[in-house]
Formats: sequence, structure tokens, C-alpha cells
Amino acid sequence: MRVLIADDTVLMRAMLSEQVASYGHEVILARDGREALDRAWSEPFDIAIIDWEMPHLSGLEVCWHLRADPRSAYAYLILMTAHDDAFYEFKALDAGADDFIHKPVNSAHLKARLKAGGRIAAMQQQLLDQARTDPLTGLANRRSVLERAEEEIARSRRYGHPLSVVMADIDHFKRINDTYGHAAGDEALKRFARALHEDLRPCDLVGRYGGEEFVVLLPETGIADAPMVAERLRARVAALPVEQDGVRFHMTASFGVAAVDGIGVDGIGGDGAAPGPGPAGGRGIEAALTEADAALYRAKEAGRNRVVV
Ligand code: GH3
Ligand code: MG
Ligand code: MG
Ligand code: MG
Ligand code: MG
Repeated sequence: MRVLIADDTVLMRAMLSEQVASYGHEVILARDGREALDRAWSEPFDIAIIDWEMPHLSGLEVCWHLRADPRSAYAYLILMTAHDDAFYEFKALDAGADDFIHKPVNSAHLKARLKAGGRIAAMQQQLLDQARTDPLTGLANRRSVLERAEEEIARSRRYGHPLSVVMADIDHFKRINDTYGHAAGDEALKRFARALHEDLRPCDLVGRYGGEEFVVLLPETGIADAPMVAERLRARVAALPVEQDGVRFHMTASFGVAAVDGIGVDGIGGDGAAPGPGPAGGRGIEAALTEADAALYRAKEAGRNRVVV
């Protein structure tokens, strides 16, 4: 686990971090409440051990702030103080702490409380992963793709880097189900997902958008290069045998490509219409996906198994 330790005394930080590290956890240190919030919001952690008395921002206030922010609303928080009094314990829980520990810290107590908190943190992480993942293919699901796409768009805008989106749809997938059975259809989906995953870079965002529809976000790739990436995917998928219960078959897919900033080659929108608002203007992922979907529709119309910009 990653354990955030916030305390304003050097000695306490050293002691706690040594103990926590000896249980096999990774330690993140903060010297006061302000720094605790900065660290908590800039790097992932599972459990925070927060000193009550700290300058500027007390541990109690740190709990309030962490609870109020969606990034840390469900983090597991342990407040720590020398006060040995039921009133303080109540105040701690009321401020949003999950647990309370007395100073001086008893090592066995701390270990047991981290274990208890660890179970909650692990379950939470599992739920979060499930909520973001498509169980059949293991790819990011639609919700997760849309969320991460917005982050990617913000990043590409900040640095003025290109970004393209590809929408892929397996051809006559209904026919695959009807001919070879639903299990073979599922196998085709898994095989397709693996092909995308293997062919793309780690920074490319791949997700299952719907039934047999997939979306790929290509950072650092402009509309001049994205069709080549899609073409490589198309060829790979078409060459890929799918095997299920001794039956072997092939599938093809159609691809629609669009620039996320709406500026096509020579500043012309991908659909031949007027240029979009451009990187600074800011259109969201939805508009780019609509454009990629329109291109995909044209790829289907033109005979499938092809890439259209
Ligand atoms: P087109 O080339 O125009 O895309 O035709 P298509 O048959 O691929 O498209 P259509 O939208 O008519 O059919 C998609 C099919 O995908 C229908 C649906 O039953 C099937 N499907 C959706 N999700 C799953 C899944 O998880 N597993 C399986 N086996 N089939 C699925
Ligand atoms: Mg203190
Ligand atoms: Mg369809
Ligand atoms: Mg289809
Ligand atoms: Mg479809």
C-alpha cells in the first residue's frame, strides 16, 4: 500500500515512516497540513495517517478538505493525537476520519489499524477498477474512455500537441454470432481487443465503446498520420484468425478517423466542412467522436474493411 504520513515533527515522521515501511508499505511524507493536501491530490495513496496538531492547517481541517474533494473523498484517513479523550475521538470521526490513533503510537496497534484500513482500501480499488473496465475484453469501458479522453484533450491543448481519435466497428458482427455462435462472437471481441492492445503504444488510449465498437485515442498523432495507424490496425485484424471450439474464421473491421481539435489536413475539417474551433477553441471528445462515427458510417457504406477520414 501507499501510506501518506503527515506530521510536523521530524522525529515523528522518521519513526512512523520507519514503522510503516517495515510492514512493507510505501511511504509518502508531508511536513504539515498544506503539504498533506498537495501530496494527497498529486499522487495516489491508500491510507493517510494525519497528525492533529500541525501549523497552518490542522489534521482535522485536512480531513475536511480531503473528504470534500472528489479525488480523495473515499480515502482511508487515520487521525493521530496525544489527546486521550472520547471527545477528540468523536471530533475526528465527525470531521471525516475513518479511525483514530493515540500518541505515542504503539507499533502493534498501528500495524493492526493499517491492516483494517488496507482491506477497505483494497475493496475500494477493486470496485473502482471494475467500474472502469469492460469485463469481456479487459479494456477501458465507455465511461472510462470518455473520462480519460477529456484529460488527454486537456493535456494536448496545454502543450499544443495533436490528438486524433479512431472509431472501429467489426463488420457484419451479427453474422459472426449467427454463424459461429455467441461464444465465438465473444472470442472475436477478445481477439480484436488484444490486437488493438498489442499494436498500439502504451500512451494510446484504447476502449470498448459499445457492443462491437472500439475507440482509440492517439496522442501526439495528427490527422495526417492517424489514418496510417488505423490502416495498420485494419490489416492486422483482417489477417487475424479467430479460433473457438476448433472452428477457425476471420473478421474485418471498418474505421473512422477524426482530429480531436477539428482541424483536418490543410486546416479543413475531416468531413470537408469548415475548420473546427481549433486547439484553443476547445471542442470536447463528443464532437470528435461524432465526426469519427460519421467517417465510420461512410466506411461501411463504401464496402467495409476500410479506413475513412
Ligand atoms: P455492420 O458491419 O454494419 O457493423 O454490421 P454488424 O452486424 O456488425 O452490426 P449490428 O449493429 O447489426 O450488430 C452488432 C451485433 O453485435 C449485434 C449484437 O448482438 C452483437 N453484440 C453486441 N455485444 C456483444 C457481445 O458482447 N458479445 C457478442 N457475442 N455479441 C455482441
Ligand atoms: Mg503535531
Ligand atoms: Mg451496426
Ligand atoms: Mg459492426
Ligand atoms: Mg456497431
